[in-house]
Amino acid sequence: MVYQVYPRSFQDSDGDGIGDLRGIEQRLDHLVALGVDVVWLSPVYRSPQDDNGYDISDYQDIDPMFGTLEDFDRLLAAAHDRGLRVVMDLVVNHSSDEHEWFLASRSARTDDKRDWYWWRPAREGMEPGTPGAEPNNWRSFFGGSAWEFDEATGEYYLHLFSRKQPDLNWENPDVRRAVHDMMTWWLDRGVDGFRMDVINLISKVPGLPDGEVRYGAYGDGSPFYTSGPRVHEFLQEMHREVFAGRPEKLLTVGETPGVTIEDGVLFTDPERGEVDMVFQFEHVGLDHGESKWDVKPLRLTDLKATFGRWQAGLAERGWNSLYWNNHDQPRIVSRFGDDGVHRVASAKALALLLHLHRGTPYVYQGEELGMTNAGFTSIDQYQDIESLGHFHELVDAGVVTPEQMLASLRAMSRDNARTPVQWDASEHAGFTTGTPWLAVNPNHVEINAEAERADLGSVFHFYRRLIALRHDVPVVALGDFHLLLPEHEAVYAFTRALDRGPAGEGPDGAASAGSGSSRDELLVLVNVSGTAQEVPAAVLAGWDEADVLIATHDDAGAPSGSTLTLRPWEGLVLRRS
Ligand code: TEU
Repeated sequence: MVYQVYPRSFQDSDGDGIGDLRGIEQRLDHLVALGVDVVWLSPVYRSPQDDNGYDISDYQDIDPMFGTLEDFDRLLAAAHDRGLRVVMDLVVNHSSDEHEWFLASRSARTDDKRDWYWWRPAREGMEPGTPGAEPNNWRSFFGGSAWEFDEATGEYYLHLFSRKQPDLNWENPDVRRAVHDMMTWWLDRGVDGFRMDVINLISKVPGLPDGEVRYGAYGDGSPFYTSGPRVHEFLQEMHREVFAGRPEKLLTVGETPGVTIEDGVLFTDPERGEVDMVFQFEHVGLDHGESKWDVKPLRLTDLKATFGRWQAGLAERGWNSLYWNNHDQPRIVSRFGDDGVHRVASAKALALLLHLHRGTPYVYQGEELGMTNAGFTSIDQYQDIESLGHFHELVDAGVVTPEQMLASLRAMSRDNARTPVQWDASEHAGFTTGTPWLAVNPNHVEINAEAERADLGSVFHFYRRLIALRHDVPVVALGDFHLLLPEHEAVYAFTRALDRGPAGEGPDGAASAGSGSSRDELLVLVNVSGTAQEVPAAVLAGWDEADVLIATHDDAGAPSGSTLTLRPWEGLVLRRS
């Protein structure tokens, strides 16, 4: 499993209120105790921090806020000593506007690097720099136009994210070569792979046509840059140039908003040589309306349909990643669970549900503690560029009231995931001795790592046990997946099964019990609601002799006489062979 560290909010070692590399090093034993295999570090490169490091001005240096290259090497060695691998974030759809490549590119229309970015003149017949004169109508992910006018050279550059994140032009082979060289430099330094930021946005449809306008003043360009015409070619080339032939075991995962299952198969089929797995976004869009700010309740049947389709779609070719959280998503216990009376049970139930699927699970820092959303009530408390950008775009234009937007942010803002990790009950939760860059959640007095490590019934220990199961029980990692009860609104149910060969010949060399071949089967049942639920009898047929492999509640039992009632947010896994 992979554990994501968002360095700015993980652990501060020098009292400036911002997490850093030495801080991460101090906390590695927490990750070891949890059973982590791989650590994914969100960006620590040199950056003006317009988008918290996803705007990189030097791909081959560490931002002084996080430390030095020497600190990085120390952290890498300390991680490797403990058997942890380290995967870097690779942000190459765009650079910072302060990167030397962009400084050169913007210096003159005739500069060698002009074509490294997407420069375009004003719309035909329009005065450059005037409202509506942008080359097309695309909205940026952070609100407003995706184009910025540059006075000096009289043209616009494309930025799908902030204006300080100009998109690199992957059509240019020199750009691709520079990226490959930089990646090789990091691999030679010892890193174990990459999480590739918005990697399915690197190929744009030539001509950059206008998108459909569904709300506000701008259009949706995503059909013209999502998994664009050359994306597979670019990833195969990267694979050949950077990864092929390297002896070490590496991990690559593409972040791919808007990816379809068909494309997911193409990206992750090992025969094609692209990436090991991708992050799909369907399940984290199920509570969105027209936009992510238009929040609606989750229907469990939609979640089943989404996960069920991805499990089936990537069963034969390709591989799934499994996640609830990352630094862009609200906390899962607040979002699909219950962060009130059922916080502990619902955090465990959702963890069990996700981790029993087939694929590689990702845990985002603090998720293993059942950390909750930030609970901010005023716009001044937010720092995130996306939250602030949309607040201004939508409130200033009168599309929503400030109160409505604050309610949306409370549910959906990326800052919900970014409050500092709650290590202990002390002031600032043990995160820093200074003033934290983003407020610590006051609930750290109760919800914190120190308390949870000492309590065997905690969310932390439940995650630890789930992770251990994946390591120790082959059917959890490798079994096939079969969804049950697709229409049930509260009980999430599925089976996993794996045929075991004779003893000693199990998958991955894992020893299997007994002699002769047998079938190992799991039945996963989770009550995704705050009221007791009776499991339909048909599902339980043949399972009354089964063992309980893991359960959210200590006293859970196997079904007796084909009946089983799940308490609020109760989940369990039955095993038979
Ligand atoms: O995110 C890309 C992405 O598609 C979204 O999740 C995005 O953050 C937005 O919130 C959608 O509403 C990646 C990074 O994970 C994110 O932190 C960066 O801001 C973004 O790319 C730009 O690099």
